[in-house]
Amino acid sequence: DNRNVFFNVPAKYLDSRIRGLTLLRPPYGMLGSASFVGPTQLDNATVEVPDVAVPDLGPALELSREEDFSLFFPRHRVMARHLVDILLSLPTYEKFLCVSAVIRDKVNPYLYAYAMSVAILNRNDTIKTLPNSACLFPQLYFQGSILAGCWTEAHLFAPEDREPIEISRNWTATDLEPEHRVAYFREDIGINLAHWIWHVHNPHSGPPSAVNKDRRGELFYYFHQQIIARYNFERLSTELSRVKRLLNWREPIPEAYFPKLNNGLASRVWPPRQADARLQDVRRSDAVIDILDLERWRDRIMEAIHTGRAYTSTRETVQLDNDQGIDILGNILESSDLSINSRLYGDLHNAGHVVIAYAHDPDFRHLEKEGVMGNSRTALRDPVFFRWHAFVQNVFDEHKSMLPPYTEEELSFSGVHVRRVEVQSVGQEPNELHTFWQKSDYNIERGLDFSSGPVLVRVTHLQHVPFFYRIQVHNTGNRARNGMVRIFLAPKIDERRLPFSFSEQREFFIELDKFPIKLEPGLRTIIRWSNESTVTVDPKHTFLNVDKLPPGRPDQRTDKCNCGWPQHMLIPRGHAEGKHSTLFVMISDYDKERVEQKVEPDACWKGYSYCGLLGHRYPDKRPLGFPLDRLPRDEVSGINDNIETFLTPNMKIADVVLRHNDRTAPPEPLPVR
Ligand code: CUO
Repeated sequence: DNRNVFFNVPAKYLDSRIRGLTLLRPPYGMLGSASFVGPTQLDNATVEVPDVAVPDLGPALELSREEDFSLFFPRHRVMARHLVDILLSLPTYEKFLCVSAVIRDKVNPYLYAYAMSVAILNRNDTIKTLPNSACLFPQLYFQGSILAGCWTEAHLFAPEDREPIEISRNWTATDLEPEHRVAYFREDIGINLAHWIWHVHNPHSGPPSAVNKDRRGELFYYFHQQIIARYNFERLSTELSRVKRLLNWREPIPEAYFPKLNNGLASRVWPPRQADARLQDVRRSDAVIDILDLERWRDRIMEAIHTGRAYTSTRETVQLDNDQGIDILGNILESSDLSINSRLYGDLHNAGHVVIAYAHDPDFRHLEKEGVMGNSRTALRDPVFFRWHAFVQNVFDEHKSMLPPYTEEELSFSGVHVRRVEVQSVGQEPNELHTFWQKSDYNIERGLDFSSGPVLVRVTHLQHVPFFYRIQVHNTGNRARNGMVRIFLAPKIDERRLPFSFSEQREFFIELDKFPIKLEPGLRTIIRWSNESTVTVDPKHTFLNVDKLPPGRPDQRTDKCNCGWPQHMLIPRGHAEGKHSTLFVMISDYDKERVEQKVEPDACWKGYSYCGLLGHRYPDKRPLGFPLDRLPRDEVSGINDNIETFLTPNMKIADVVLRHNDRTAPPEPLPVR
């Protein structure tokens, strides 16, 4: 059972007997290639380890237990690859469990958790569910002072007498800082978990079997494009302008960020970034990057985009100006192990994270660790994440603008007409979506090294009233058709309070759902509930403590899918007076789009839209973001540049109002299983 192989223990406690919990060390010093036999302890369970040849951990031992681990750093990628290779090569589940148990206390816990996560997702004998990272490593998600309170609760009170420790919504800044208006989005635990899990599902570096996922470069583009679109929707909901691209890397960065997170392992805080910090060349043991490197890579990538071709490391030419170009470009720009030429095009996006993360101490003279931008568990907290990724998005947009617009024929689905679309929130007027605040609890017991019994942290997050779509569709032919329903939402009004042109509004659409449907001849009304979305994960993966997950092998589990956008953040905040938005629904011809492959009934359709379908090809042949990913055809982008002109009969729009109520609802009881 993969629940028991994660544990986060400072090295100094490893041989201690504290509060009745014994953690046994393997009897050997360095493991080397010695074999290990005997009992070892995983949390409260003792695993009897048979005669297992313990692999040489090599580079994975270079990172001390007190340091951070992040795939943004090239040195850490080598360590992770080595450890993941070991974990994937073990021939049976039992050996995997035993070796995991034996090496757990040897390697850095963040590195261990990452390698185990990738192994669990890529082995075929494990449950494909990862434990909740916020419960395992609460120091990466909750402010340090809260953790001190949790220690007190755990040590002074019996489990039944403990109170939840509550975190206010305003714990990192005040409203003097305009950027703080969207802190509820940046610091949302579910969003930070979703980003981390996405990167574990789609690692940019590691063994080929883990990295070489269908359309992974394109998924990198699309997931982050959607994060920016969603962030901009929240900004427009809170009277902020759309995020500015971080274009000039030699000018000061006005946005400050003070994370107030502790690093639980090293007893240090995550460094802040003051307002107007300047990026500098980085000279540290784990990264050597010049700003000039970034500029050179950017210009080479832009040249490849504008000439429509890129060069491989063996000097062959690869065309970019086609549907596959975005996938190649995503791997180049991120960059991943799949980059066709990392010497020429570099490591632009990852290195940008590192340079920003080290702006406060680029040469390690102050012995300071990286800022939150240096870790994919914490990066979204910082406003500069979105400025950096708005730049990255802009590069991708440049590529998309080189592709011919979709023709009317490519957009149409002959014989299928969408007559009417609307949304209905429970107990509300039609075509209104309602948001409010809600409290929810995390049980961080497993992240507090020696606690027993639940210790709850209570957070306040955005929530929406459940709703459904009602889509009336007419199949005018005399045979059944297979359609793909694609649902998006965008703000109607820009920062100046003027209506968006379609050419501009197109970039603001957030995907809400995407699902296949059978259309018999005649009229049909499709009802689809908000919590069925293939963009989101089930809330229990966001809030539920891992200990509540039932044990079992894969065949006993149907709720394993935990990659996807958090359900509670599906709908942007909106405004007290109502934020006017455009709901866009298209039904396309699924017979032309379906990917022929064998998919098991329990495959992870929940959340596949942003994450990909784990263990399978992406099930929709269309470019991600279709049909809104390319510039509109000429007759749309001219004088009548509005969405009405874009529509073909298989599309329909509705005006939807997003209303925000400032009330806060109490926590919902955790599901009892
Ligand atoms: Cu997800 Cu920059 O890629 O953080």
